[in-house]
Amino acid sequence: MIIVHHLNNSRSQRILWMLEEIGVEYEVKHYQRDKETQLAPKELFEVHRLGKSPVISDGDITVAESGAIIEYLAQIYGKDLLPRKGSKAFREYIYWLHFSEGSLMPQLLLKLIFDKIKTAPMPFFIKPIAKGIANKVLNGYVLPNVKNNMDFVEKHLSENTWFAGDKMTGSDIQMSFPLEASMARAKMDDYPYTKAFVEKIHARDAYKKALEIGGPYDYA
Ligand SMILES: N[C@@H](CCC(=O)N[C@@H](CS)C(=O)NCC(=O)O)C(=O)O
Repeated sequence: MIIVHHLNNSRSQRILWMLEEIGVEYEVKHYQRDKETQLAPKELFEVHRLGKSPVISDGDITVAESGAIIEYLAQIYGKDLLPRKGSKAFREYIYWLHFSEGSLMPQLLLKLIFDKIKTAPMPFFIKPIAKGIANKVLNGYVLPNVKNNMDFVEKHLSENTWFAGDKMTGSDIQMSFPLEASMARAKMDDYPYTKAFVEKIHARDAYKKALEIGGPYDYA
């Protein structure tokens, strides 16, 4: 039996969604973030050395890292979410599966961190210096990169219904989290195709069922 080690309000939500799409039986073990630090509880370190979520156990197999979990689940249980090996769709599937956590998420995380620096409590005489440095990094590096990545995604979605090929795959599930996070923090008026993509996945029955199972999630 698959066990999903699910941290509330996290990337782990997309694993529940995938399992609902596949229709395979699974159990959820819930973990709660520390209310102050937002970090995962120490019990998660007993499941995997990094103490992050998602992690799944399948018998004596443990798989961490959402892209690796999606790949594992697609290969073993959900071949419908996996394009044919060697096809163009398969190459696209691999690309977007990695792009999500490898390119887009680091930029979004940098933006979150530098935005937080600007509003963090600190002595009044440090504040203008910290704000100046944060704005320099944001304007000189982070924001142009976020825009470049998001423009790229928008163009792809303006020409394609799904990220890889003509039907939904694991890469759509993997891309959902950074796109939902972006949508929750900005109006996304400049990204109508990306917005429509997120609305389309939110309307799926499997997505809605996963939300009921996972509990409150800020990005839906
Ligand atoms: N790249 C990893 C990221 C895992 C990750 O950072 N998960 C967050 C939840 S969204 C987490 O566990 N945060 C709690 C913590 O850092 O203590 C993946 O996609 O699985």
